[in-house]
Amino acid sequence: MIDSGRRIGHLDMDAFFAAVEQLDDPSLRGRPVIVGGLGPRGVVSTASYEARVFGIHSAMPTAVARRRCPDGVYLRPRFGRYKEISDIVREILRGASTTVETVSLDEAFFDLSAYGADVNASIEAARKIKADVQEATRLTCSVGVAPNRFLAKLGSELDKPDGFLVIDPESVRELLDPLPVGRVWGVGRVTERRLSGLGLLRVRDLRLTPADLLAREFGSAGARLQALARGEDDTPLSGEAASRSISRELTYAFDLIDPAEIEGEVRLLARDVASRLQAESLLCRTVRVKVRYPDFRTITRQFRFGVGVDSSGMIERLAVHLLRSRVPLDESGIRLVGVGVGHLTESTARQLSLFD
Ligand code: TTP
Ligand code: MG
Repeated sequence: MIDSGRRIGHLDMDAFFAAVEQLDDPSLRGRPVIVGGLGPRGVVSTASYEARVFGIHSAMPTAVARRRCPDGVYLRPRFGRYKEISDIVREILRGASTTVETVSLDEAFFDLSAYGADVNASIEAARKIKADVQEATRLTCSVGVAPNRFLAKLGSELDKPDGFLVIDPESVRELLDPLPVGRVWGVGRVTERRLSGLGLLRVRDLRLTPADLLAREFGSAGARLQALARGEDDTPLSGEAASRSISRELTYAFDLIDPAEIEGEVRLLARDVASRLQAESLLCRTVRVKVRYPDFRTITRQFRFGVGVDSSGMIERLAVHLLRSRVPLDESGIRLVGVGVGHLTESTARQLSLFD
């Protein structure tokens, strides 16, 4: 039983690009399918499980793969199609979890802590996510559920493909100890070599090494490594509070025609939205402007920031920029205008106040 407060899920699609190709072309099912660059210097993005039998894996030169499996089907990636499916998966996650962190097209973390003490309900929710993804996409995925990110990801990896693994706090040590140190989060080839130089090959070795020895070798990263070896990880999901957004819109009794007047309204709405954002100690990553024309056609134009933002000036400027550059206005005017911010995350101010 998971008894700590946190419960994190991790979902990873199985052999994603290759599985999509097999989905769209049934003649490829059961065959070795390799998706990647097909030119002389191309590398493999992914290989179907049938192709992995030949020793083909991601990042291998395609030329090497062709030698190992001359009868394989070699395809260029179709990112647009993968994105479509990725969006379907993300929608399912957002419907089921308060916080979703998308890692890549085929991988995401999701928070199940909202189920609180009801462990079984959270596990059922994760199971339902897996089933819903399968039903909506006709593809399989692997899901891990655990008290933290590191273990959730490990859970989905260990039970691949079509897996579902719950890691309870009580079974962590038993599960981690025998694994090679390379399975620890962030341990790449270089660190792995340094660890093996110290005679540390398994997670158990790392867990039992005196802390000062690790500190000497790895500095502050040593303690972090050892915590992971114990299965401890408190990194938060860099979550978008996905379902949340803040917006305000106004419908006018008379259509608004003067562009300067429309812009003035957008400025007011933007400042209002920004002040509500600040009041809740939230940051936004997207700003959008919505306009409805007299014939009820409605358009939304959105801008995405690279970082979270709560500055009133910034949000106002962006909203005006969207209006000027991306919203066509003519003499018939508009009947509604709105400004919204989305992809909200908690600002540090809020995170700190939680500990007060
Ligand atoms: P992964 O989840 O690493 O791999 P996968 O989904 O193909 O297989 P698995 O069942 O082991 O999860 O990566 C997801 C997709 O990202 C993968 O289908 C192709 C792409 N990708 C690359 O383009 N290059 C890479 O080096 C890797 C690792 C993945
Ligand atoms: Mg995958």
